[in-house]
Amino acid sequence: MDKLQDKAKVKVQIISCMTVGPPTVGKTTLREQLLTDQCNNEPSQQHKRPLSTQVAERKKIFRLAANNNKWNHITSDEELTGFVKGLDRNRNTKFDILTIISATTLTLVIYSYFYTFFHSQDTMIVEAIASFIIIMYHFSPRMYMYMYKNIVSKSVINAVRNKTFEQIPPVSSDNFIIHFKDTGGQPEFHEVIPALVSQSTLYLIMFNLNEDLEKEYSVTYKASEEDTSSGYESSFTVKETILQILGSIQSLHNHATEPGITSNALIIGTHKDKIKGTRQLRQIQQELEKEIKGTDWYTSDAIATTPNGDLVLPINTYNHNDVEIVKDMIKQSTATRTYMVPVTFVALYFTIEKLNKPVMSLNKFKKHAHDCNITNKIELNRVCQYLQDTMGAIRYFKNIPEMKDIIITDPQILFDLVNELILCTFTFKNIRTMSSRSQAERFRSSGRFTKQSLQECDIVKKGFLTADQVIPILIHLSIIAPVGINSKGYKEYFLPCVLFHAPVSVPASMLTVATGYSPLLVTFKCGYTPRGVFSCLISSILCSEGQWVLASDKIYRNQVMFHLTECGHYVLLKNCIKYLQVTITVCHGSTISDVPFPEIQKFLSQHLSIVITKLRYSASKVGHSFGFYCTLEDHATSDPHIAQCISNVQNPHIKCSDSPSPMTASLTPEQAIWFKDDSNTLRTTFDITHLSMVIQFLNKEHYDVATWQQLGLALGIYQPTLNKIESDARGKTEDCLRECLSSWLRQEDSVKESGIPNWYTLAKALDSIGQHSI
Ligand SMILES: Nc1nc2c(ncn2[C@@H]2O[C@H](COP(=O)(O)OP(=O)(O)OP(=O)(O)O)[C@@H](O)[C@H]2O)c(=O)[nH]1
Ligand SMILES: [Mg+2]
Ligand SMILES: [Zn+2]
Repeated sequence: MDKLQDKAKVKVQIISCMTVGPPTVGKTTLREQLLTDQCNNEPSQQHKRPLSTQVAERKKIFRLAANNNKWNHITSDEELTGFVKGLDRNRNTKFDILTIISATTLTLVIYSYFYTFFHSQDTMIVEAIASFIIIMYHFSPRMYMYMYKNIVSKSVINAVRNKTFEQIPPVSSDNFIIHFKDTGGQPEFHEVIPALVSQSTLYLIMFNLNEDLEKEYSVTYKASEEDTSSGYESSFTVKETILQILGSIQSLHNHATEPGITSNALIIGTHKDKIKGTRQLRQIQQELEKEIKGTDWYTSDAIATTPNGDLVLPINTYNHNDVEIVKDMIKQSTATRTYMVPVTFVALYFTIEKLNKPVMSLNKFKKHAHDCNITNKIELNRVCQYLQDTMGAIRYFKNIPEMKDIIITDPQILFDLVNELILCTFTFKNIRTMSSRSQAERFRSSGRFTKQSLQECDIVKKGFLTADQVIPILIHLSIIAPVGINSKGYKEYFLPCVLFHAPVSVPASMLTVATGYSPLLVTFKCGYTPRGVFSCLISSILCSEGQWVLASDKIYRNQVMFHLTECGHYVLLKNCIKYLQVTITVCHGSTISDVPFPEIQKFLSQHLSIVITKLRYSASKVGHSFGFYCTLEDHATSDPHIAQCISNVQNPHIKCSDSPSPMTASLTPEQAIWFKDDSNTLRTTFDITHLSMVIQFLNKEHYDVATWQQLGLALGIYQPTLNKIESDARGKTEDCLRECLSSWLRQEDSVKESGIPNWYTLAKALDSIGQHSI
């Protein structure tokens, strides 16, 4: 039976697609246009500013037919029936599959085809025929009955009874289902989206061709028709935003185990009709292409190319032909995203979708899984991973005590929750979620709110989740952080992404070394601070309950001042989009020599690694490193640029690859101050003295100790060693874990080859055994 089940995989062609890009560029318009079929060459005569999209809208399901390029919006019932019909089509080619799925298939197929004869007046007859055929198939009838009972739920029977069912084309190799999510373009949304999206996605990156690439685009938010709130200037330019999004997408860790599923991107420039002449268009395309191809991550299959071979597709969103090209390109990028999935997984997916419940107890979920013939623990884990990381259909926070018995079966509620929180600051009028005006004002000016405010949020009011569950979820996702008690004695939480932004230019004073130290810069392999990393870093630091607390002033979305309570100094973190900048203000009465520079650097490094893993970025693709503003001779006069800090034991030095005269130099005392007692490597190597810190970290992350063997293997410890540890500790898992980590820290077995002990190798190992923080 198990063997048969192994073979019972079906081809699934369901793809998540998401629009991203600055506000009012035409993202929502494109989504609407994908559905219209008439030739409409006129931009609509809308004069008013359209309503803004929220953080992310509920997904819309599209069927994309191969033969006529028509996109249809379909309901989940239609998705299911189409899918089942698709299974039927595969009958001749895939007998293996058929033998297992036949019950489901035939039952529904019988419903559909025999429906016309019986007119479903008597479902009994149909059921009888179905059961008869099931038995005819002489396989375990019990399993069939499970599948049958499950898939043919009441709502499907109703759907089947509906005349439209007959017209639903099957989902088969020549058409796709696309789960389309439209997002809002406001930069504050962009900072939270990475934490909320768990599945691999095809991104449509959109921008307005008429906006200067070098201009800091203006941000508007219109919540309702009456809303007249004015816009503000974003802190980043159009070009930076596009490149940041691209770099982030390319750096996403791919959880999918099946080949062919990758996060990919399409770049679309809108408002082509407003552009004068093709010269301007060529210029924009060439400029972006040059930048993109100059990045470290660029490969020819990273971004879909247009029929002309360009990376940027210029469109007039209202032009039929242009929209057709978008459809073709989406189709082409999705063509490789076919993957084989056990039919039982798909059955569970549809069951969950059909139930249409936002949350479900773990026991209920297990019961449904059982009904779909998913019975053992390994399969259950796998199906959770599939539903979460591939389909984005569930979110299971198994590491949060308050959530370990609950599965979120509609992740949209998390988007809606965060949306509701953020909206308070955008639209003064929208204080619905805050119980009083003064609370709303405090939130708006300082990003702080209390549990009480969450109680006013929709999903809490509707009883899906309690505020006591929502808080740990948001903390776990590093979207918020606890920040102490307010004047009335209530616990307060901090949402960094909603604050005002500070200007990003580099003050000339930064380039001098008069202060006794050089500002430390953090760079990322993808060339930009990946989306979400800055806000989540702030939350992560604040959650660590260490000596880093928010200083009362100089707190912006892209610039946060921390106060180190033990030594009294201040650390200013600033997101300059291409890098982070760390500066220190010495506390009154102290001197620069009292500042624990190396500790600050290590502390930041640690939290960056944690956040990068949390946001599903691949440590190897994003990996941060340090640098300084280049002050090399002949270089200092040009634009401020970064010289990388190269760490190696014999000769730590900085390297500037800026043309025309790339050069290296040893660290100046002002630079070396950050690495004083850490001369061997910047990616601090752990030794046995780090044991308690590592264990503390795992505890904090609610690491599942039962998986210590897998962790050990992933870290490079051999099985015989693990066996010995287990017998020595007589199976006490806590002890086993401790011993296993000690072996790792002592670099036993093949640890050296697997990667010397540090945060990166630990994060990578946790990731590989599915213990990554969700
Ligand atoms: N002339 C012209 N107008 C366009 C084009 N594409 C979109 N528009 C208009 O641009 C405006 C922006 O539309 P939306 O689709 O709401 O923009 P959005 O990107 O969804 O904005 P947010 O949801 O706020 O992020 C609308 O008034 C559209 O009619 C285009 O190609 N040409
Ligand atoms: Mg929109
Ligand atoms: Zn230089």
